[in-house]
Amino acid sequence: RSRAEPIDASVCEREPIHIPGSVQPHAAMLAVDPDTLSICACSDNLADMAGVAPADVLGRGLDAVLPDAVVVRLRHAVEVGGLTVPTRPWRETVRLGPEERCFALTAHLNDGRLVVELEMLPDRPEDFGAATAAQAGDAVNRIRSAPTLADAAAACADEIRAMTGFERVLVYRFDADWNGEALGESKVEDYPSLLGLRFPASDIPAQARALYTKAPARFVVDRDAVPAAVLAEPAAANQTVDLTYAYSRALSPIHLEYQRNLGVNGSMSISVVAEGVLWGLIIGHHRRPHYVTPETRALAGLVTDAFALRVHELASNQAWREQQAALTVQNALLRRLAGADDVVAALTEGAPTMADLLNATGAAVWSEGRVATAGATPPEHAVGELAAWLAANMPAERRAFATADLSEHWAGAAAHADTAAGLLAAWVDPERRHLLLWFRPEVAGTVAWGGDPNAKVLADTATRTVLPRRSFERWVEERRGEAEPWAAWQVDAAAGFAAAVEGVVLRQGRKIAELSA
Ligand code: BLA
Repeated sequence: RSRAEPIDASVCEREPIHIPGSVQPHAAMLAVDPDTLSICACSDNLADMAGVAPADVLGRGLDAVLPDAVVVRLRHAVEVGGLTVPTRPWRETVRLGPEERCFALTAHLNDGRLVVELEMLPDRPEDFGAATAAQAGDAVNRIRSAPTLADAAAACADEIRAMTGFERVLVYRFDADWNGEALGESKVEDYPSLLGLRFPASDIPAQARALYTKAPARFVVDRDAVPAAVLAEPAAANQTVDLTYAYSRALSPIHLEYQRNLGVNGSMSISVVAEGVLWGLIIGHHRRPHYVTPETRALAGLVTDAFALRVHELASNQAWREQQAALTVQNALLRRLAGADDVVAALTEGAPTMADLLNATGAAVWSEGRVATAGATPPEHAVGELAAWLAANMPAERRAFATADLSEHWAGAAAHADTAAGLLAAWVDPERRHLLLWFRPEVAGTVAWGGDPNAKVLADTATRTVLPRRSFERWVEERRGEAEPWAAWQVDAAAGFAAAVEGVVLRQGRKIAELSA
């Protein structure tokens, strides 16, 4: 009897999706020794696709499948080192088999093998709504001129849907914990909306995210198509062909089951990578199988790259503006400090105060037991207790400490969520006699998930297979306790400001020393 039983979600992260031992059946795959060009593995659909049986080509040269002229060009490309970047494969169109059918050939080197993919091209690409370069150009222009992230995401979803013909396209952004949020959406009317919903990190496990950071896109033509098995010589080597960069790689069967539960057949995910980091995915959904031509896939990738650049540009523009504003405040504070007898008062009285430096709602200075505050902060005695806790618990070499959820760290935080759910603290001096603190209140509110994020991952006890969740029902979570997070530059700016204050304090200490001498 089979039952569903909760399992450790890390099982999902152990599935070796880069060596699935199969490809999607709309393409044939050959794995070749790059030195000898002899075929060490091929997919079992080679006979249907190219008219040659796997048994007749395994162990033989690449010319057992491909025309001599193509083999010569490929050999040359390998020899001159032209294929060393796996995301920039060799491409050409070849005619194969008795019917001289047209194939898109793609070849890249990875893990010591030349991976050759052969995709049968449609006779009439226009039947598949092939996108044009002009269309992609217009899309790039629209995305580049989008004034906000929300506008850019909406434009990207619209344009990619128009180009690829998917029924629903989502712009999916990862958060710091790798949960995701559908930021933008474009869809046909009768397909349910997923806009604004969040999805837990376990929906896209770590090894998949790592692979998606390297390989630009996945297109599943038909979720239910039986994959073509990779055959190898020796047979056991079939599971060693690394298909990380193969666009025809068969996707995880567990994920395909998830897609079935979500009502998706043909699908797409294009990686949005900014500065080498996987920012998110452009996800495509179709209720029936859906084929996208190689040309259109390439153009959709280009438009996605434009989106990634715009995302990065908008984020750095905003960070730049905020940093400029912080610099202005810092200069005003340091000028005031230089002329002040009382450093503590100079930081917390008048305008601007220390709180304005980092977009905080409150700030405090703790100086050898004395506390001064500006804006909304916990009471002075609580600031004193917090300072003592930081002195005892921060590693000696750390100058700054930042959290958006102080209650996770400090037992005294619970009573002060209305002023100090977020804390950024920086020691002025290595002796830890002076401390600067910035506070932010909790942001209470609700977050809508596409299904209960706390639900356990289940496995079938009889077959020992993972059962992806079935429910994508809207599930509303009350969020309490967390503040607006501190940006990385704000943590650096706090440490930098503390160092500048240290200079002033030290100079004054010297002045005092000189007077008393
Ligand atoms: C992969 N999971 C994925 C992918 C997406 C999602 C987009 C990328 C593959 C693709 O192109 O389709 C998740 N899809 C979503 C989400 C939405 C969506 C959140 O449309 C929302 C709109 N998945 C599970 C569990 C496991 C799991 C429990 O839910 C673990 C056993 C695994 N997901 C899983 C794996 C992959 C994946 C292994 C990699 C698939 C591959 O590339 O081979």
